[in-house]
Amino acid sequence: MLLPILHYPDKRLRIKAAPIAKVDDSIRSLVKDMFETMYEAPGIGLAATQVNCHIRLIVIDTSDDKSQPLCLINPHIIEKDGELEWSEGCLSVPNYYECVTRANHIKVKALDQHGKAFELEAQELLGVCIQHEIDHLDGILFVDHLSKLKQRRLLEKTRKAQQ
Ligand code: GNR
Ligand code: NI
Repeated sequence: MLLPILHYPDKRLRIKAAPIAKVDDSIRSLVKDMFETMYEAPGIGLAATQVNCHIRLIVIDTSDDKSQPLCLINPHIIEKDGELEWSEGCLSVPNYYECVTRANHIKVKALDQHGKAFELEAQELLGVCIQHEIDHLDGILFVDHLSKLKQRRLLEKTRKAQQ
């Protein structure tokens, strides 16, 4: 089932997501719908926050052919180092791309869709995407990392587009 995606500046994108206590069939059903929604968009990642579910769940696939689906539940960054700049976009901020500075290399701990703990090391696009998605779970958008001037211009552009 395709899920509607919230768009900036919707206040619900600012809600901090709660940890998932138990990975059950209702969570797995949401994971399935989130993958479908992400692939259809198309995007390389989707946080539950973006589909108005305020629980700590993200799905990612940075491959070209849908071959690397990743589901991270209650993700935590346990190591990070280095810096890199990447031009980011967001399904919740359509038609807007800007460079953001992130950690270059991260190590993440999470549960998979079966509730099993795993660790993952990531860099470049995958690392950027994981940091972008975990931000969503904390109510943070990539545009929050930009200058106040760029944020003001974006708000203005968004208001005009909505009229
Ligand atoms: O599809 C997406 N592309 C993207 C490109 C660069 C950095 C981050 C991303 S994530 C984005 C999908 C999305 O909005 N996830 O929250
Ligand atoms: Ni996003």
